[in-house]
Amino acid sequence: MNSLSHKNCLIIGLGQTGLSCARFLANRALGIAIMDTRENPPSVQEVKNEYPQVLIKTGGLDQDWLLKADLIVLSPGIDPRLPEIEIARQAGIEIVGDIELFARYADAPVVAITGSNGKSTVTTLLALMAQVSGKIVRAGGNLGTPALDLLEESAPDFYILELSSFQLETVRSLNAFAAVVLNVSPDHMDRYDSLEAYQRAKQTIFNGDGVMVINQDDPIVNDMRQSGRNTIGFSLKQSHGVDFGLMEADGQTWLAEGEYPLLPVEQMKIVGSHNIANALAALALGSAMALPMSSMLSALREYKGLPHRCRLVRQLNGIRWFNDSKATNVGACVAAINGLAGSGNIILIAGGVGKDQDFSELTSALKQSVKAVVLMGVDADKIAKVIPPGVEQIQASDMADAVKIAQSIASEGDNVLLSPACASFDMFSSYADRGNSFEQAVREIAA
Ligand code: UMA
Ligand code: ADP
Repeated sequence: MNSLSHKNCLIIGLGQTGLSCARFLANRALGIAIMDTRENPPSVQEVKNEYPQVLIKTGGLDQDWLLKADLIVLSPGIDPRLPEIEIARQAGIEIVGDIELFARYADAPVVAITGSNGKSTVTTLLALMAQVSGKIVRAGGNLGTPALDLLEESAPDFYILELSSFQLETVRSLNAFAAVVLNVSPDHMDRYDSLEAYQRAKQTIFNGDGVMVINQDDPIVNDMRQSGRNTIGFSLKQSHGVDFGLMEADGQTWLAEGEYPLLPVEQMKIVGSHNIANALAALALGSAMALPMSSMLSALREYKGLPHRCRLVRQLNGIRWFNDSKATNVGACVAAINGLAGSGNIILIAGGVGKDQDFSELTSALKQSVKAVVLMGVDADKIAKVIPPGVEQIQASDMADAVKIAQSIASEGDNVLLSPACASFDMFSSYADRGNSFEQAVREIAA
């Protein structure tokens, strides 16, 4: 299976992925060099300490280095359309990413998860289902632990990988045992020429002959079906003829397998219709892995969700404060608004780096149950343009200010929701930093 025979490997990017690639390749005695366009990339010191012989160039891409490589390993944050990379590609140099290396070396079946939203939720939920079933699994990828770091121990029963469209761009050999595209809505439009290009990257996850898990409610995903492939469908809308869906029984809504009720939705700790879809996707993947249903359902009852995803931070004077900082695109923000709809007015805190998204999809969700939008960040103006008449809009200078403004206009029964629909890098180091800053400001509100 080990198919690397390259002598000169050039890693581009010295973040988490670059470091994991350096360790992986250096441990296999391959010659490596590393470049990063940043002056001070995050992992430079670790590599210098661990591998003093490795050549490192920072502050730009050197075309000569690129053309002397036998293999170029791109980090996901690097756009493969960069002219220097394009010249190397045209010179016939092989270009891969860490997931391609992982796919060539993986020694256990891989379950792969992508989608515009819900990846981390489904990945961690499925990992819990597998653990409760007594399986040894290793989960990572875009979620946090770089995929190659998962390979350094003895083989598990399954690898469970969260994969981003960036990571999928450079994959050819992945033949996932089971894979899902949870949904496709616009994201990272600063990186792709069109939604079709983004969607093509996501679709790569279905290469090979493994089980395809299909969201029947998403027309783009539904179109990815391939005849002759083993397919498991899930849907929130259809109750008949769908493998995993919903049904009504005893006055409650149940997760169902075909016509067979599995678990009342109310028994799950994660809330919102998007999380019901995530639960169905995890059940579908788990059934492909032959996990016992009783273990999967007990994991579903136990799973509390991840921080920064629609989490209730505080309830004070009848006002509920929710941190959904991980909503870095319009689709996620709409899902959070819809998830809270019907349980009081919403004051939305939104804004940040818009990644060239079209925000107009927000308008109808805002009309339904949002009474005010508190705006912040570089692309606040773009969101302001899609706020419908009748919904108040107020500009905030920073997170503490946004929380103060929200507090001043919230009344009993309202929900204050941080769900920015944007990336965080204009004001914070990450979505987690943004969410922590929100939670701190909320905790500081005097009771
Ligand atoms: N960068 C440069 N020059 C370089 C290399 C990178 O400017 O030469 C910039 C990139 O444009 C990006 C940042 O540095 O803004 C980080 O890029 P990277 O490729 O070094 O990132 P890593 O530290 O390796 O982290 C990556 C994923 N990051 C991205 O894809 C941007 C992490 O996902 C992932 O957890 C990690 O690999 C391990 O697999 C984060 C993410 O934001 C959570 N992902 C995006 C998302 O979820 O929307 C795709
Ligand atoms: P990802 O890893 O794809 O970013 P997460 O599970 O971390 O997904 O959730 C990110 C955000 O997307 C959350 O803030 C949540 O509100 C929203 N979300 C989660 N699942 C879905 C879904 N199935 N459809 C739409 N939005 C979702």
